[in-house]
Amino acid sequence: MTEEEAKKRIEELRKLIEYHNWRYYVLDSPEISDAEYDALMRELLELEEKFPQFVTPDSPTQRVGAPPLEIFPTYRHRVPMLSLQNAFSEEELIAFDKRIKRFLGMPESERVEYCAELKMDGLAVSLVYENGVFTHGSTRGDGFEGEEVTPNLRTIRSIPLRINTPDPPSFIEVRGEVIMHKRDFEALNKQRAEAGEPLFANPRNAAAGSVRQLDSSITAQRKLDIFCYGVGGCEGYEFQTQYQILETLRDWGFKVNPYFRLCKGIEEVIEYCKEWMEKHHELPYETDGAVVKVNSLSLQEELGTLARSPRWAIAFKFPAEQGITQVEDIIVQVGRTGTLTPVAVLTPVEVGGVTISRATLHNEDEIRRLGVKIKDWVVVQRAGEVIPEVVAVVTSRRTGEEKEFQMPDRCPVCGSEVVRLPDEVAYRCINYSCPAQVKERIYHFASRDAMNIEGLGKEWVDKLVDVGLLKDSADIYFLKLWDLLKLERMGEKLARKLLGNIEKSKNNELYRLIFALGIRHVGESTARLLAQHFRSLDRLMDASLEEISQIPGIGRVVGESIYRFFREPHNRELIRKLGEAGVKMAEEEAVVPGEKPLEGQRIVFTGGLRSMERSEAEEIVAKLGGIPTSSVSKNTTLVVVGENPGSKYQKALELGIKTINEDEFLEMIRPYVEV
Ligand code: 1X8
Repeated sequence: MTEEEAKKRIEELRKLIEYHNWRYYVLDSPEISDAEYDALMRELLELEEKFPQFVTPDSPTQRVGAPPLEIFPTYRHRVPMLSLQNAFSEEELIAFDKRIKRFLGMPESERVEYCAELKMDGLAVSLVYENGVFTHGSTRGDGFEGEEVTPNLRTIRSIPLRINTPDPPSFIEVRGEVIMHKRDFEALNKQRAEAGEPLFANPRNAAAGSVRQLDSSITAQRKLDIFCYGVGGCEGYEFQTQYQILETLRDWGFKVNPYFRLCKGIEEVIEYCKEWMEKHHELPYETDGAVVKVNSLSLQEELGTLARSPRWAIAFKFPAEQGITQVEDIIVQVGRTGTLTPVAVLTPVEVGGVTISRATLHNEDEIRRLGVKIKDWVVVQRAGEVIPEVVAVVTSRRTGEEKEFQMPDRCPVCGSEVVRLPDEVAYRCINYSCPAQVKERIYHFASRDAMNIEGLGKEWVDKLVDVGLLKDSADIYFLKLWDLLKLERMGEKLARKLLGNIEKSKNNELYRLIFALGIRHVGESTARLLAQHFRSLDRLMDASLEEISQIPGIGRVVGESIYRFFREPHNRELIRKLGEAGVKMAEEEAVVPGEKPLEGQRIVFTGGLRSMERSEAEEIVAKLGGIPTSSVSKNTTLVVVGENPGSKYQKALELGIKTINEDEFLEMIRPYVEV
């Protein structure tokens, strides 16, 4: 391919990829399969690798993150990012409308046209496009100067790298809110909990924390989204109304929240606000109100701005998802690993349509930080679908009757000693046989993402542990029909069904079993890595700390936790029992020809092959269900090393990825293809 041809194809591919990005991330309506998308991306990556002179920052390949920064540069906004006045009631909206009319000298009887939009609860950002190309992205900061976070924002797929129009403005600041969807927020926190990392309090903090990362490759791993809603500075394009701004941004490829509405007069605005006050909980992301803007930009200009906020806009705040109630007691729950968690027992209170009677206090440090006592009145909050928490004490309501809470020095369930490990905030019950821990371990073992034993929920586990039929998870596989029939409210039909489900779980995929063991720091994704690498529990159990820790995506802390788990005699005994019960402990190695022996493998070729072209080899990999990949990352599972290998070989060694030579590759594929 000549340089000229390469340049042309690179351009074509970028347009195609950005188009499909837009279909997928902005419209949520993809036209092609992931595999087809990957193929386009792969082709572009390869061309850019061969012709590095054509790599530009607006290439879709550059969304992966850039080298870390020392500090954020500051960025001065061309037009300041102002804050909004707030309204908390219908009356305040009416007063806002009156002020506008008075200022404009309009009769009260006339109607102002407003654009009503949802107010996103995220991080405000400004995106600068010069001649249609995304060049600078920054946070709001103090409104005049923000932090430049361009590499981080580039990783957000719903931010266009180029404006999709033949004649873009020469300069424009697009304003929007970076958000994290509730679902992604919960998944992130779950992962952080498993890794022992501090949790984010809400999706807004998670979004802000993810954007304000000096290392943009961390941002790239977070699932972020954006809604654009305004324009700051602009040259080379004229807008007349806010409504037109939203429609134009949408046409240009920006993601705009679809629920904006043109309202004739404040009555229609009030209707919009009431409507969304009722149903905003149903959205998959958090909103904290509605923003009401005078639609006409010339009227906006006439109205001008107050000290820090425009006179032509107001935020109607939805009632907060908070409530005030009294702490009746503080109890302590014992988790799977013995962690003691203090929980406030509350006088039931309705918050955002849900009755709350308990709220987590996280740990002793948190109780001290809040200063909460038994009988205190407190503010409780529900953030998304997460567990309710106590966020503040209403000290003005204290009577002197309140009692300090003491963290117990004995486990409230089994009475064993409690310890606080030097590097942890939590206290732990150190009795491995503590019934609370036993129950939690078994709940986890049987749960949907682990062994997925349908019908074996908390209630039955509690009963089975209480009557002494279950002492550990392996005992599940030794349950007999007559054992189950001894339980109250367990009929024969239910018991047979449950035993069937237990039996079925013996053939689960290996990663489920690894996850089900409840090793600290090992979530589902780490369990998958371990299953893929070791392919049998025996091999994992006897692996050295070095071998475990060098698996890409695992690292030292998690590696040590895994290694230590398998040195514990009771854990080894549990695994022996599971094996004895007939639980499958290895992935079957044999593959049937014609199926997909390389499924799940991401394979990279480096250096020249003697027996075939690289493209042929990649085709074979794809045909056998593998994914040929052009660059080595921690997700690569295998690197085939040919003659005169390049830097990819070095990278593979650094990342500890398995490498094979050409002969080994041929041997691997020979059972399935003629070579
Ligand atoms: C902040 C926000 C605005 C909008 C949505 N979400 C926000 N967080 C909107 O205009 N639709 S406007 C705004 C501001 O001006 N400070």
